[in-house]
Amino acid sequence: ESSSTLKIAFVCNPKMGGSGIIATELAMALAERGHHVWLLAEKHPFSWRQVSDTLHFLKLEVNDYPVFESAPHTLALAGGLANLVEQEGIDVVHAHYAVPYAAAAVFARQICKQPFKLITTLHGTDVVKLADDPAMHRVIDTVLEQSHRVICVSDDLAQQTHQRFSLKTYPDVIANFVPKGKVFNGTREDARNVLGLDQQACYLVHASNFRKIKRIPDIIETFAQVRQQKPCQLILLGEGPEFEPAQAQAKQLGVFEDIIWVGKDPEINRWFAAANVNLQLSDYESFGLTLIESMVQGVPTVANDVGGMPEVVAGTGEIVSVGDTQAAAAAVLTLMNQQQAAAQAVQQRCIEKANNHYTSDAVCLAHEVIYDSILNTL
Ligand code: GMT
Repeated sequence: ESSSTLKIAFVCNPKMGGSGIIATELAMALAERGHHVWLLAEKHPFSWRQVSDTLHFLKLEVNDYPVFESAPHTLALAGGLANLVEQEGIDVVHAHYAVPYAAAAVFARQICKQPFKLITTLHGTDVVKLADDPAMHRVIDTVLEQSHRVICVSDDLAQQTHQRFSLKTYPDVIANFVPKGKVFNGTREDARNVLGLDQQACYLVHASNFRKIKRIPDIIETFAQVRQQKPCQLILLGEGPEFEPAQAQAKQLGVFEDIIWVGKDPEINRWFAAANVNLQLSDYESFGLTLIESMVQGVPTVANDVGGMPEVVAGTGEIVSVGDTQAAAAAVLTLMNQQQAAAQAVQQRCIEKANNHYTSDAVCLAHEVIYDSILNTL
């Protein structure tokens, strides 16, 4: 068990997306455990809730002086962090993403009158996408070298990071988690009642920010193939650039009317609770937050063989190759057509794995151990 109460400052991307959600939920959960937590960002993150008196939001002011082509956001972050550390006596700065958040924290250390420890959590695209840019590679390499600890959200990301950068020590791995308050407490029947869905129907679900990396055309194509074999519907959660093209593709394939186009809904878990199978066919996912959001509701996922998805899904769903929509459709049909006993066994395995590995208590404790250990090291 961790002992002391700490003062921790979080910097993260406040836009809707996995890294911002995880950073914000972690900040809130740590504050609920008694730590004093500040979150510095240009706006309140999507999932922010004022859960405790020890949780503080600090608005980042970026001076948009017109002489510049773009506002100096990273420098504003660095200066804001240095002020915060000096004013509040922050022990640990926890940055989510190497660029620009941990990079800003590294510069904050140069200008701050008071020393602080820096933890950097990597969420994937900084390592596997940004690092292909030689200029960014240099920056990330330095940031990781200057961090007291580097945390990755999956074993796969830890390996990728180790291969691509010159780390002092191998990264720690701390998975994503589903906050207690987000879990839908009820059966599939309850969720369908709440949402006005058909109790007898079969539902697939997909949730994302509809970016190219999510391979939305494969989701629609897979669904169309499943639909040819079995009456079912697809629930689509989230919004983004690929949303409209998906509607056009669905019309072309004749499945538009079989899709429930939900868009943004903060209460995502009731949709997972109502579904039979979750689909996540991304080009890459360091972890894949939706895999555990569905898992905790007892719903298996069909996912691609990339990034952290195979280790997250292991024992609770099916893995297929990227772009193989036939295999994805076959895997969905296998899960949907299982006998009741087999389906219940999968449901049970999902709930057990989620409760054993992906809870806020487990994840907070793992962070407290790391915070304590760096604070007790010179
Ligand atoms: O990919 C997204 O939808 C958003 C992205 C982000 O930057 O917020 O999510 C990343 O971080 C999440 C939290 O650790 C992971 O669950 C996602 O897998 C990861 N996305 C990618 O690796 C593409």
